[in-house]
Amino acid sequence: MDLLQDLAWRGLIYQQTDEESLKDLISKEKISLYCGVDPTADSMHIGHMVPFLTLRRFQQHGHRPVVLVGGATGLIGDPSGKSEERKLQTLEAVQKNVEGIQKQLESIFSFDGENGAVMVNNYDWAGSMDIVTFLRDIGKHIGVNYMLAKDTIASRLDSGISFTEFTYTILQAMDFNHLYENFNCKLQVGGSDQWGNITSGLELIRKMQPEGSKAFGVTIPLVTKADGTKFGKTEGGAVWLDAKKTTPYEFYQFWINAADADVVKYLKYFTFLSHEEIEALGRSVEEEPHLRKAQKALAEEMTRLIHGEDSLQQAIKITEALFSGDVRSLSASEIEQGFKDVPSFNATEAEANLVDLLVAAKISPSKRQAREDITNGAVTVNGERITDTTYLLQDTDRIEGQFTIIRRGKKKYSLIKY
Ligand code: 383
Repeated sequence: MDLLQDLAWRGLIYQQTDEESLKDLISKEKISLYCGVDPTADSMHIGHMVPFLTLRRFQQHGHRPVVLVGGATGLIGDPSGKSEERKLQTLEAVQKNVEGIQKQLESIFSFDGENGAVMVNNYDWAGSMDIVTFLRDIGKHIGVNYMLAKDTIASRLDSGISFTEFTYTILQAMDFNHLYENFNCKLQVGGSDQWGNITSGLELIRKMQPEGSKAFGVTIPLVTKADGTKFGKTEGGAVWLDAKKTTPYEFYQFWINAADADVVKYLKYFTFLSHEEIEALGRSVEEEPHLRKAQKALAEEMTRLIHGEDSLQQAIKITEALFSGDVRSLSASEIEQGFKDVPSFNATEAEANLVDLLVAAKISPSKRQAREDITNGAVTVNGERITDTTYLLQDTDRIEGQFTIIRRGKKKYSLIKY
């Protein structure tokens, strides 16, 4: 199976500008291709991953990925998919975000070897272009009627769009033309929201490059969920690639909670597992769904890819400890990750008595109830059941001197901090 067949099997192709010619081109030569991201935050989230992973699939077949961070376009704001004008970001914020995103892209791609990836920033060519050059050399090639017909612009004509955002698509077109000229970059990949911007680039290349020049666009479908809710969102918001924003444990949990109806699709989109491996996992979803083998494989592949083997092992350890209740085996940093969303209470020496602590931390509603909970065997301290209502917390109950984990009933955890 060749690259394009693999992409089709994975469901990664939504639209193509010229399917036959692209097939022909990449069967004959190794090409450079690109995908861009705007620095709207200091981290990417999982919604950004599919196009960049697709670039990596091309790289595995000998093609060269060019990854673009939009230091210039990030200052303007892409109107694609937005029903309202964006707020401009400051230069400083964009610069900080560029650095964060570049670091993440560096960990996804290999930059060595014959077809090592190349990282570019469009601020390097667009940032210093003067307005007269822009209007004469670029703007003259793009018709306003052509721009008005684009979905992303047409859909904003009623609610309003600034000249700034209206012009965005030309900046992205300029990038494609620049990369075509300087890196012989012949293909742009993006999510389905980028179709208008990608085709603007093809238009500009057609106008500015010598006759017979040809470039291509491929878009990738939006990742959807079978239940119709939005992919990549949790109660805490987006699922970020930055471990400080979404811990590796939370990241692992996100994937392990994938629905049976979605998991095979995600394995195809996001992992580099083979067709045979994915098909076997698909059979497991059908025949033994309770084992959640596919979800485990997905969570492992993704966490290893983004956070590395050690963080993956930690995430698995935290998951198992929370499941079995054996939390004593966790380190303080693992507790911080695993109990990030659990109610916490800052305790002092005054709450050395377990009954007092249960009430002060609002784990039990009253002293009477607290005593009852303890005698009923409903309370554990660091995974150990305490049935003595006079129990006094010791130094040894503080894991690494910082945390005590109290559980009331089967699932209700509280984190006591010192
Ligand atoms: C800027 C300059 C270029 C080429 C691309 C760009 C960025 C592009 C954009 N992309 C999105 C982003 O930055 O806004 N105008 O958040 C997202 N992408 C990718 C993919 C996606 C798109 O980074 O569909 C999801 O991740 O294309 O929304 O020369």
